[in-house]
Amino acid sequence: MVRLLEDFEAPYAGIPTFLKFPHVNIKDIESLRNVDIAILGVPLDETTTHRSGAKMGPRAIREASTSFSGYSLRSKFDLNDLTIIDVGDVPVIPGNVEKSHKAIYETVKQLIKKNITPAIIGGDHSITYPAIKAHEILKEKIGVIWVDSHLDFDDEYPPGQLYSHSCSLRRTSELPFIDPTNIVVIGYSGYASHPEHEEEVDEAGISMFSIYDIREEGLEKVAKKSVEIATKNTTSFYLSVDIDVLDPAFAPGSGLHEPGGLTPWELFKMLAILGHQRVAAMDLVEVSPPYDSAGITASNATAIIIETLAARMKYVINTK
Ligand SMILES: [Mn+2]
Repeated sequence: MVRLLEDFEAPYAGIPTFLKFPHVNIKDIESLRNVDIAILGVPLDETTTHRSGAKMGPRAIREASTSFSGYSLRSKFDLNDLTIIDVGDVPVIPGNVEKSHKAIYETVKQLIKKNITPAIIGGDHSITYPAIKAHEILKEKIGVIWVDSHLDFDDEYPPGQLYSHSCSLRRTSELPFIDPTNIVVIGYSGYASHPEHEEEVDEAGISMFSIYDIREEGLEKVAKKSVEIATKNTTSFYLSVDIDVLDPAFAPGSGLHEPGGLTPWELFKMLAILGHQRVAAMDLVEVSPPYDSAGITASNATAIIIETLAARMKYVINTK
């Protein structure tokens, strides 16, 4: 490939969209044709119950991404071979979770209607519920794979709060087009939980692979089983990745540390399977840049998004 000096831009120069893909205002997507993926930021952290800062996540991850080429050696797939746009951020309203969640719901719905795969950058984990709810326009059942060191299954946390990041999986499981038997949580480690949380998830019919299950059964086996669960009688699933599934050594900038988490290598290996052709949309949440060190968390977050999208698109193209 011949590269011309006049087309060169240093990684740290210019406007940092995700992987420097072109920015398109969400208002202008109507006229677009054949867009594969849209990067959408959700700078919202109003519902964090421990360490805040995830509203700075989208910007930090975009900036970190400028040092990446978009190629996944693992999947041997280059995201630059696709049509990917960065549609900027959801117009969130600071201090107003309800209106912000409504804005997430509407924006994601717009992308789904255009048949564009949303790749969403949070934000705290509360943003996943409205993003999944937007899939109701598909008018079919979808599965959910929730990669997280927490279960996010509180009914109300804090008391009276139904839509915080601690309740997002519970609210998701209540959606009429989601059968809890198509939901699977991967990476749960339990230090912030109580035994009744596990019982509640189990009683709801949701599958769970704890950090111990992953290490005992093996990464690939758990990932394959998870895809089977999420796709049983569904045509697609939503993949949500909470950065705190990584050990704090690899993700110091997260909303709540859980010691003993996955290494990036372990997670990427799983994502090569979880980034299945049936992924309807993905998100990466809970990166808190003020607590990050040397941009480690934002870099790992970027790699998570690249590995997932590269694996999925490789599947899609190979099965066309
Ligand atoms: Mn979470």
